[in-house]
Amino acid sequence: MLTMKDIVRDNEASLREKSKPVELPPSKETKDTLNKMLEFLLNSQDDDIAEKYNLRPGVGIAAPQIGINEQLTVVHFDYDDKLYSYKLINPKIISHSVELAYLAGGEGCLSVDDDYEGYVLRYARITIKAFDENGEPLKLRFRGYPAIVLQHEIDHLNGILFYDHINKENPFAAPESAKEIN
Ligand code: K2U
Ligand code: NI
Repeated sequence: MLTMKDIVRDNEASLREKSKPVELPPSKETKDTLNKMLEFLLNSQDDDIAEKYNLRPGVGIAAPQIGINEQLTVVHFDYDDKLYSYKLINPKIISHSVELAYLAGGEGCLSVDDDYEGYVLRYARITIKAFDENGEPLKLRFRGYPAIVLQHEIDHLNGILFYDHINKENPFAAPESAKEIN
């Protein structure tokens, strides 16, 4: 099982690399990697397992965070009584709203041990094209918190970390029109 020692931290250059597209149909190795990533999220959200193995909770994880610079990410979380659980291969944002959104409490990252306060402005709504673990095409639309999570993860595939988006002069600057998400 993956634990925090397997998580690449932001002092490592590899976390800044652009991830390579994954060849389709997905290999058994790719499917195993996606399953290990999902297992980590499930373990990290289980109070007993997380405490036993000292796991930080995660609602998403991207392959570069476990040292695999390929375009793979998994998200798993409940929001507004809906389960969002996706294993995504080669995800790409193909369209997005003009409207922006941000989490009122800012963001964190499994790969970033320090706290970076401030608003991370992202698109309020996104449409993603990706492939599932069987290589079938997906087209998914997200808004609000789920959209924030997916953008955080897809950023990882481009070597971007959440604090790259925080306004250095005024970390809590946000346009009037941006949607605050609690
Ligand atoms: O990619 C990661 O490091 C996982 C992040 C994803 C994330 C961070 C901020 C905002 C949205 C998504 C971790 O899930 S951060 C820890 C966390 C845990 C539960 C709820 C929100 C954030
Ligand atoms: Ni992260």
